[in-house]
Amino acid sequence: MSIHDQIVGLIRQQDPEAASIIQAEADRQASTIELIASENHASTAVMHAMGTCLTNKYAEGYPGRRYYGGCEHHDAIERLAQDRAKQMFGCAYANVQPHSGAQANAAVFMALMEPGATFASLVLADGGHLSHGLPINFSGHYYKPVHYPLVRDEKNADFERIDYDAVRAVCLEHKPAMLLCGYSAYPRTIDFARFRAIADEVGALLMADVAHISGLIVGGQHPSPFPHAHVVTTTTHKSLRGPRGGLILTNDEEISKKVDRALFPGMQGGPLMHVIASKAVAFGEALKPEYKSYQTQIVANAKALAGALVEHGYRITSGGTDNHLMLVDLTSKDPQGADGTLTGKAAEKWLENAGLICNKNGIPGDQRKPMVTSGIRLGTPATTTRGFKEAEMKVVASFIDRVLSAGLAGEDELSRVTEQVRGEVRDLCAKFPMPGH
Ligand code: DSN
Repeated sequence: MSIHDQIVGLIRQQDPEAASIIQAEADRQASTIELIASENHASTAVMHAMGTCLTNKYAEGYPGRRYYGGCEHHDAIERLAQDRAKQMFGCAYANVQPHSGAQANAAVFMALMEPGATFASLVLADGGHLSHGLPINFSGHYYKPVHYPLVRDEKNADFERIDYDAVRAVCLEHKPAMLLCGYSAYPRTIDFARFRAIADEVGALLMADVAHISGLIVGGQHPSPFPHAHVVTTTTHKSLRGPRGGLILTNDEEISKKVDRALFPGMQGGPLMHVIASKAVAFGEALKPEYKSYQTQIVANAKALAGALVEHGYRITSGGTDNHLMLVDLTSKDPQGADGTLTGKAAEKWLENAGLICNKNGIPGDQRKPMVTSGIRLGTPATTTRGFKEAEMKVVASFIDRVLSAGLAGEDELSRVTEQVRGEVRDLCAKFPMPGH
């Protein structure tokens, strides 16, 4: 019996109702293929470091300067997480306390910009994140976002890639206090040096939100934002494969002091010390030699999946991927194009019913609403953790195509193919057990 099953068994003795829900979710994860680009399967050690006595303690403040007694071991674990974070990214300062990526971003904004200040970020519908200037998010409500687009000219070799000339033009026009790069749905390499040159030209700070690609950076599969970015934020649970949480990094002592103050006591209270313990464990894993092979395989798998989908007749935005994710333009497969039934919303549901978990996602210039969309976003961090390689990614592409083609053919065909593919997905998952099973 796995450790997870033993723990659920213990919970069951006290609370059968909660235990059943947890077990059902464990079964769902074990028997489906996780293609959401921002999700992963944490190791047994990472997962269970969170289920420890460190959750019992208040440790407001930072190591060596807490507002509570009894923090000796909490200081030690937080310092361990900080040291490993700095080592992973080769930088001087790390704050491991953010509860999430959005809170890491909020703390950086609060630390480095006055309310009402202007910042520049990618057009959100082109792959940005809600904390990069959505009007109803803190970032759009308390600050003034201006946006730069992707290249929109189909004849341009950089079609659907960052338009660095537009980044510069937007910055020259608006003189933002901060220039923000790093995205939620961008499949290509980010040129941090080019962003820094633009930031320097207009006197802006450069912030890189590398939440999606932080694992790739640590594993040497994407260039580092250091030494270019003044400040870097990331989540810890995506390609990095740690527990759910956030992290802020910098080489600048003044910035680090401001960030520490903004995060606590500015925005957060007691840090989640059990999660910080788990971050330390995850960062320890990321510093091991095998982590580089894992990250290399993520990128190889993404390229294999994108290539196989192209062979099945799908257009991948920007023509492919350099990292762990891709956006599939579903209008390319639907004979009715953007007027047809193959929307992101429909595809997400059809694929879920067959055991293939992904999310609907707008494609650049999408005319459909965000809850419908013309695309799906697929990523390979989780399947790679499970041990899938290029051969399995080709099988996954054929599963996807069979389901979506059946959806286009009508309800009877969809239901027949869904049942068939669901069975094949279960069989494939059984060959690649979850970590710790
Ligand atoms: N929600 C995350 C994602 O799926 O990309 C971003 O924080």
